[in-house]
Amino acid sequence: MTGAVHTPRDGGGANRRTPRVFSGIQPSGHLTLGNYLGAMKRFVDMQESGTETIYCIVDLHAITVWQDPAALTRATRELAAGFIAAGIDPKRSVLFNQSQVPAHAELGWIFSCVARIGWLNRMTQFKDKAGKNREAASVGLYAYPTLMAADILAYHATHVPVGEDQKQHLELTRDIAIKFNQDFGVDFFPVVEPVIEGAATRVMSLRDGSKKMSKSDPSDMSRINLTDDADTIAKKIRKARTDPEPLPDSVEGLEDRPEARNLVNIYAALADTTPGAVIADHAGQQFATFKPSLADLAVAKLAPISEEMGRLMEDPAEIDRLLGHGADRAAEIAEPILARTRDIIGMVRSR
Ligand code: AQP
Repeated sequence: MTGAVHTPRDGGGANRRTPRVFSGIQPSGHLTLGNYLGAMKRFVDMQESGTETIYCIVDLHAITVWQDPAALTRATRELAAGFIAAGIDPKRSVLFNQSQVPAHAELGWIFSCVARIGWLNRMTQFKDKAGKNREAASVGLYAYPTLMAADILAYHATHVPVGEDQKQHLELTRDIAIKFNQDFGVDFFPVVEPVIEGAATRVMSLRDGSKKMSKSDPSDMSRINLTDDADTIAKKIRKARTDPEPLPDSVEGLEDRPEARNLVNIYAALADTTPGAVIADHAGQQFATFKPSLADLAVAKLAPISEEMGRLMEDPAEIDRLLGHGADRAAEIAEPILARTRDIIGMVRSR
């Protein structure tokens, strides 16, 4: 559909373009080092930069694949604890779980009517997650990117820090915003900027350098969980798959060595430096020497987070209270944007 339903062009009060960051993480298992380096650590940097930041525990996304109810509850609280332990301040950032703000689901439906089936058919994450038996995948898994667009656009967010794996979904969010604006002749939804940067935008599995590290990988040895203790972290790094060559003397030498590159990138991201600097310090080293250095660094960076998560998890009621407060703040922003969206579409405000 094209053509203006509402003219003149919408420039209403909800239409803002000052920087606002939004991102989310699914409570679909224990947080991994991939989630931490690719997303959470950067969420903290954005909060510290003074930009308005909204972070969401996307439980509606998590149920696109089966979640045991008790495990979902625990994972939601654990993720909230992970956010706070990693440095997200619930007073400065808005931190909440998605299901508590109904605007996400409603705008998700509206965007399902804006997005085209052909667009969704191109999403590689659906193909990966649905696997061979696509007919048995949930409709929600297929429509996942339209809900993700709603998560972002319900807040008129302008910047979305994510890992490399979410790039295609963000492009779809941009397409949805552009199509909505064109269909209704408005300039209402912002065209978001993905923020994919740093040494660890794609942390790979410790068992297979061609697969991303993932919460739901059946092998626990493939990932480092933020809840792992020091011995487990050291064991997983010691057993991480590598090749027999020593570390090269330049970053170019890591090409065609996915496992070696992954460990160097993880080191760089944990040490807040570049892969080039890591190579400069460790050139020629065997993995028998490099892996223990990496394990020490990982334990030093992750142990305080893990300890703080454990402490916060002792008081689930306090976590729920903080999430409730975050949901109220989130709804205050999203509700007027959703109401304006309904007006633009031509839905009657009956009350
Ligand atoms: N391996 C990774 N490297 C870098 N970034 C990553 N992210 C996830 N894995 C890596 C980033 O973490 C954020 C939250 O991801 P998510 O939980 O919403 O979903 P996901 O990308 O599907 O993560 P998982 O761990 O693979 O979860 P499951 O197994 O449940 O599907 C995103 O910004 C993502 O880019």
